[in-house]
Amino acid sequence: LKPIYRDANFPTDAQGRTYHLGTREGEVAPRILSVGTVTRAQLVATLLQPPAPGRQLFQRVSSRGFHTITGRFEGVPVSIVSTHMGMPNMDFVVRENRAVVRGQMAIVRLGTCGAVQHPAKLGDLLVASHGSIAVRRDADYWSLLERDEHQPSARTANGGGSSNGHTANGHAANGHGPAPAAPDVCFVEGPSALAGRRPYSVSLPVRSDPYLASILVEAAAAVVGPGRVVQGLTASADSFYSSQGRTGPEFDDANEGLLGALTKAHPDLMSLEMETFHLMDLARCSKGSIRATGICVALAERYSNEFMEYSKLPALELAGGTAALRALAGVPLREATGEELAAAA
Ligand code: R1P
Repeated sequence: LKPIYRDANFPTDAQGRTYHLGTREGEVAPRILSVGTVTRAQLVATLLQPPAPGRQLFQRVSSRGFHTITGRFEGVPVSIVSTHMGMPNMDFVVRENRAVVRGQMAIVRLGTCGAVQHPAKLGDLLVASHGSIAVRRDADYWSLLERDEHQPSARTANGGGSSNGHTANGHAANGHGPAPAAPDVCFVEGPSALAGRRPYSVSLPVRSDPYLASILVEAAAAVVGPGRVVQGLTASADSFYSSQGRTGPEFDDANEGLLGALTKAHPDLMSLEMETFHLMDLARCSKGSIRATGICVALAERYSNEFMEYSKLPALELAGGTAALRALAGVPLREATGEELAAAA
C-alpha cells in the first residue's frame, strides 16, 4: 500500500511517519547514535538489549534506506540510525527524529574520518570536543572565472596581468600546474569579477556540547586507553574529494593548498569528515532541545597518505560505539515541557 502524505511543509503519513526516515513517535529514543553505514548500525546494535524483556529490538528500514534500531543500553532507551553520507542526509536525520521525539534529545555521530595532522593517527578515536568547521566548494569561484575569461578587457584594464585568474596566482591554466601554498594564493587580486572570491569557503566553528563531549572522551579512554583518544576540532566537508583537498587530473578543483591552509588556520584541527558540522549547527539552532557531539575512527592519515587495514575497522566501530552509547546513556536530558507536549498533541 502506498502511503499518503499530508502537509507539504513537513510531510508525514496517516500514521505520523516521517517522509524520509519513516519512523513515528514511540519508535525512536531521545538518545540517538548516528552512524554512516547500515553495517555499522547493525554491528553496534549487538551491544543493545531489547526495549523490554522478551521483545526484539525495534528495527525499521525506510524507503530511502535509513535504518532505525531502538533498544536499551545499560537499561537506558537508545536508538541507532544509519545516516549515510553528507550534510543533507544529516539534515533528514536530525530534523525528522526531532519531529518524533518529545523532550530534550542527545545525538552523537560515530563516523570514520581522515586524520589531518599529529597527534591524530590511524585507528585513534577522535572526539570533536572543540566543535566543527564546514569546508564548502564555492561554485561561484568557477562561474566568475568563466565570466572573467569572456571579459579579458576587465582584467587588463585593471592591471590583472593575466588572461586567466588561475595563472595570475601561479595555478596553471589547466588547473594542474604548480601547487599553490595555501588557498589564499588562489585568491584573485584586483577588481576583476573574481576579486574577493576563494574556491572554498571555511565557516566559523560551531561548538560541541561540552559535557556530552567530556563524558564521551572519558568513556572512549576507558575502552581503548587514553593514548588512543584525541580531542580537537573536526572539519566537515561537502565533498570527499575537492573540499577535503584530494587532487586528481579530471577536475579543476583549485584545492592543492587547502589542507595546509586549514591546519595553519586551525592548529587543533584533527579530522576531516562530512556530517558533524551540520549536526552541531542544528543542535545550536534547536532552541536548546538537542545536545550533540561527534566521535570518529581515524581510517586514513592524510599527512602520511596511509589507509587503515579495513579488517581492523569493526573492532574500532564497536569500541567507538560502546563509548558513544555510554555517553548517550549518561547525559542528563530534560523532560518535555508542557508547551512542547501541547504542540505535539
Ligand atoms: C566518506 O567515505 C564517508 O565516511 C565518513 C565521512 O564522513 C563520509 O560520510 O564517515 P562515515 O564512515 O560515518 O560514513
